[in-house]
Amino acid sequence: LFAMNPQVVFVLGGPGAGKGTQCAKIVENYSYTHLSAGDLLREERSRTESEYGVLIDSYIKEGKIVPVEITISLLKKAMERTMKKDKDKFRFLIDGFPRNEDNLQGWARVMDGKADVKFVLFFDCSNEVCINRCLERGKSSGRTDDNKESLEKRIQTYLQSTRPIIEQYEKHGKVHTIDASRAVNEVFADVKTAGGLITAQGF
Ligand code: UP5
Ligand code: MG
Repeated sequence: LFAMNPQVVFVLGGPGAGKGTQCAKIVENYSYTHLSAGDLLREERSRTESEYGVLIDSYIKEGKIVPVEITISLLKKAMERTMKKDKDKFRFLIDGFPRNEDNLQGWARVMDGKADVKFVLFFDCSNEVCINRCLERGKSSGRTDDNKESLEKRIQTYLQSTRPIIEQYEKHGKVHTIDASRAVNEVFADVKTAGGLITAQGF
């Protein structure tokens, strides 16, 4: 369908680790398109015709991971839309995905051979810092999961389901870990010097 497979960097880290913030900075500086799986799910939830609205809403509030068929179809459509508009836009930061084994298997089933996963950027941050950032943001974000109850569940899900996925990629030498507990610009300085690797991957 397209001349070139989409080139993908998965961006992972706990809730509030700064995935979205750092992706925005990468996009300002390099030719990448940012796709946040969480943002796509929230968008889908708010579409009145969506048959998944109620399901997505309850999964997000409970900090549970939405069935992969829904998430993949949103990601795939977003990639296709971007590449159709501009054939030079084939590099993607996929933020907040894959979060569990179901996500990983779903990706393999649907995207193997259709997209190339280059590496994983892992924003590493203590649970305490993550929770505080989200609670702070919760004062104005309007996100239904930026409250204490949801955050406890989000952290549990992250530790139980997402960390093992990051570890799997680590075993294959595919993870670039960044200390995300520091100030935004300090973190971004590291993202940039993730350098050799990033340049080699065409950032
Ligand atoms: N902030 C950022 N960096 C900072 C820094 N260095 N110093 C100080 N403050 C910093 O940042 C969070 C807040 O911290 C902001 O206020 C920011 O200004 C500040 P942000 O960049 O938004 O962090 P991010 O890691 O993107 O946090 P987010 O809350 O988006 O992470 P989650 O992974 O929890 O949320 P996501 O949107 O990815 O997923 C939400 C839910 O959707 C999931 O819980 C799940 O239910 C569902 N979901 C799926 O089911 N499947 C998916 O594939 C994806 C999501
Ligand atoms: Mg985010």
